[in-house]
Amino acid sequence: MTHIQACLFDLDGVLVDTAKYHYLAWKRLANELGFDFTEQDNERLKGVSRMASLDILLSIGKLTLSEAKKQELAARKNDWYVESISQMDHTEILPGALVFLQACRDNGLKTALGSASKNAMTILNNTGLIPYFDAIIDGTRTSSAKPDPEVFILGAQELNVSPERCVVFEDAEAGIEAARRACMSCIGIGSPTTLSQADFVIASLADMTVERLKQLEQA
Ligand code: B16
Ligand code: MG
Repeated sequence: MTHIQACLFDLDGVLVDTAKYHYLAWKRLANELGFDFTEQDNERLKGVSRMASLDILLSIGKLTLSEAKKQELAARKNDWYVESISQMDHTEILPGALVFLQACRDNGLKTALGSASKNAMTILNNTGLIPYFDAIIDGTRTSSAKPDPEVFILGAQELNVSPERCVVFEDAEAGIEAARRACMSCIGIGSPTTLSQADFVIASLADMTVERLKQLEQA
């Protein structure tokens, strides 16, 4: 990690905990299809696109469906999910996120969102996070989902910062792989066991400061 100029943030699991709403909606769909879907199963969906998530869910239920049926089920799940996130407000921002985003801006570090979600703008609007970003890249702006690096490469381009000067904050293995493939540094948010491919792992953004980032640059 050398001379970081920009921080790129994943959304779900890093800035807000929308994983619980994704889980409830996927579980409801699985139950309607006649099988159970556990919280442990849900771990496999983190950071993964909507259609790839549906494929994982259907493999758990041992179901093979037509493309048209899959589109219909994904839309149904998304309607339930959108209903949940429409109720969100700033109280659902995860601990430490706002303080660190503000500290980045106060210290001249550029900030970008790099999310797989096509619903990111709704979440950012409802939680009041939009003013904290110099660039916002979400699932509506990419053609390949994480672990493809596209979302982070676009973010760096929009910030006009070279990838080696970017650090990504990610909670999902697919996102960490995307950051590595984009030639960026990566700080994992969560468990060091699951996120072993990250350069460094912290429990939440409450454990991160600009000073600590500078220390990591020296390491
Ligand atoms: P949507 P992130 C990801 O967001 C979620 O982690 C993942 O569970 C979800 O399937 C994906 O967005 C797509 O979301 O259905 O709203 O387009 O972690 O990349 O911010
Ligand atoms: Mg995430």
